[in-house]
Amino acid sequence: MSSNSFGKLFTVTTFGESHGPAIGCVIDGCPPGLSIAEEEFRTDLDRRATGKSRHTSQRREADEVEILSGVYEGKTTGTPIALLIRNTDQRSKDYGDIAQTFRPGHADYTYWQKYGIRDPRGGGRSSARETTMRVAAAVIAKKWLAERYGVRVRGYLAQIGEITPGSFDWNVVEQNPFFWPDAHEVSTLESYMDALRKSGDSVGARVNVVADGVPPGWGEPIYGKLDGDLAAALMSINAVKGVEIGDGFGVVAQHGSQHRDEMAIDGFASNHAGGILGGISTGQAILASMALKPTSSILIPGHSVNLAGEPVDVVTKGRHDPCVGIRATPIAEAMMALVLMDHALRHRAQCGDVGEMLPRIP
Ligand code: EPS
Repeated sequence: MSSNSFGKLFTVTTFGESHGPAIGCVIDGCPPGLSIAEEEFRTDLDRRATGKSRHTSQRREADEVEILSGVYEGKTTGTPIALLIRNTDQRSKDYGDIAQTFRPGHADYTYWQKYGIRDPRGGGRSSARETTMRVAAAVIAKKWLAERYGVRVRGYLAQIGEITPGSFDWNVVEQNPFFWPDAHEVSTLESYMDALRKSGDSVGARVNVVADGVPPGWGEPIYGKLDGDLAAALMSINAVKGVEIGDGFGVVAQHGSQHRDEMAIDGFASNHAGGILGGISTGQAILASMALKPTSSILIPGHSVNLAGEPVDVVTKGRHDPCVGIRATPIAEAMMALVLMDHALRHRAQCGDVGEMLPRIP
């Protein structure tokens, strides 16, 4: 299976299956001299992990990172960094029944049609378990971006089903299991999720992600546009069906006089563009949003076919998320950080000598 690598100069290759012995990644192109220790992966891996609240899958993985290479005496050496996480809480018998059938809405059918073989245990390679390694790799990217450029990448859950936040406070986002920016609505979400779980169904979600501190100039027209690479990166996350940059599909109903972000030397008047013009960062916040479909693994029986092409009813077992969007915020941050790190290095390689032509417009 090809296409397991991502990025041109900061290249991340992930490997492993949900119920295999381990998952891992190799990061090639990390600049030397960055301090990094195994403990530093803890926070983001815990933010993404299953089993942290009753509203997500109850599979409990320790997600302990082992640094196998590329770090000497606590610093990156510039050689490939290999990270490994051993799987410890697989329950493969839950997948015995679906080995011969295709779960509707899942990658089972397409993997089978494409490869003629698949690992059905926990969804194998198509499982959201793989996103663990993206988050791990991005711990390094986030740290380098913060130290070198003062870039901060943050996300939040912007919608579950029909519910949107009534108010917004970044300080609240990390204080509830949903990454929800309105503290007053957390109990409403708890009840909503409890009822949903009891019904055996699932629901979709929207996650927004923002990068502050990105300097002007990152992104490569024509085929390496920053927004193009961001869209591809976010779209590569399991269950993502839509990506918007800036006002996204909202631009359809706008007029040019409203959409263009007017400029003065002391600042942009707005940020409808989401911090990217012509595929290159403006120096404003980079704004992206992604839509996640409702989890396909639900307790409600559904029609499908088996490997013999016969009609069957499928009931999905396993420990699944009634809303995958709840755990997607750190994953969206990770993909944005990986894209930004790659583009920081790419910009430095080609245009590092150009310097800044004008004082930055804030
Ligand atoms: C997943 C199914 C569940 C989730 C898993 C993603 O796995 P299992 O059925 O083996 O318990 O728990 O997510 C993770 C383990 C993780 O770390 O994200 C799926 O179908 O994608």
